[in-house]
Amino acid sequence: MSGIITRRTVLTTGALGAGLVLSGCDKAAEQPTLRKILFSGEKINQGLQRALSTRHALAPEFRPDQMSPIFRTNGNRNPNTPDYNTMVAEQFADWSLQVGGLVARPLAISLAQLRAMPARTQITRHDCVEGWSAIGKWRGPLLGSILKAAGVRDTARFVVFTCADMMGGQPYYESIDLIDAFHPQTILALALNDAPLDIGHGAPVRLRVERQLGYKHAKYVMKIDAVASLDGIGQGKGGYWEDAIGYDWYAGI
Ligand SMILES: Nc1nc2c(c(=O)[nH]1)N[C@H]1C(S)=C(S)[C@@H](COP(=O)(O)O)O[C@H]1N2
Ligand SMILES: [Mo]
Repeated sequence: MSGIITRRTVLTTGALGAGLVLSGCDKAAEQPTLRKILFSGEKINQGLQRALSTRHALAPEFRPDQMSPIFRTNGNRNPNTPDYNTMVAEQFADWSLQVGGLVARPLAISLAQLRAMPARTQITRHDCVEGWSAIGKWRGPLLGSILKAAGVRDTARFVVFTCADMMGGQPYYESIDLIDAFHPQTILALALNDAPLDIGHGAPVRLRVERQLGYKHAKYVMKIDAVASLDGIGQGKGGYWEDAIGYDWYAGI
């Protein structure tokens, strides 16, 4: 994004523009004076312009020869609940991804339907906060396409992922804002290194949100909800680790 941001630019960026202005972590955009500048059609200061465009920058992508020979697993490596074990035994034939919350059309998407969607392939580096990294090839549909199909309402600001595995008696959960949700590298990965996602890496589908640290990349995603606020979800900090031990909600790399 270069040049002058005008009211027109902000309005015509559509869903991304809405996320850009309304997203929770862009506190700057919520302040009345800055809001006025953003919507005034005048030149905005370069620092703010840079800060806003940074959120849309792409994460580095790598060559096949740079892929890690082994991509380790971390956190839960198998939800191992009766429900999940049944789904595995049935090869996820009855599984469906629930998409709901602040959407015009709640969806239940089967694995076959997800696999039939146009997919993006990306070789990226996963960085875990515990101090290890791995480069892997991920493939899956854009989260943004799914959200567009569901018709995210204007009042939504975040997307919450509810997972099949339990942590401290609750399903693992994570959330991202609409900027990251519609980022061109944010996918629901169905495959790692050209093989269907295995149980360790989040079968049947896991989030890849490449500008953020590992714990944001929810595995075993069962349900996606568009919400206006993170209040009342878990303990309100937007993710399992955020609630449990105070990890940052925005874990930008
Ligand atoms: N559902 C779920 N998602 C999760 C976790 C988890 O325990 N449960 N661990 C997170 C952490 S800390 C990391 S580093 C990555 C690890 O992904 P991997 O097992 O595919 O390497 O998954 C993240 N997503
Ligand atoms: Mo991690």
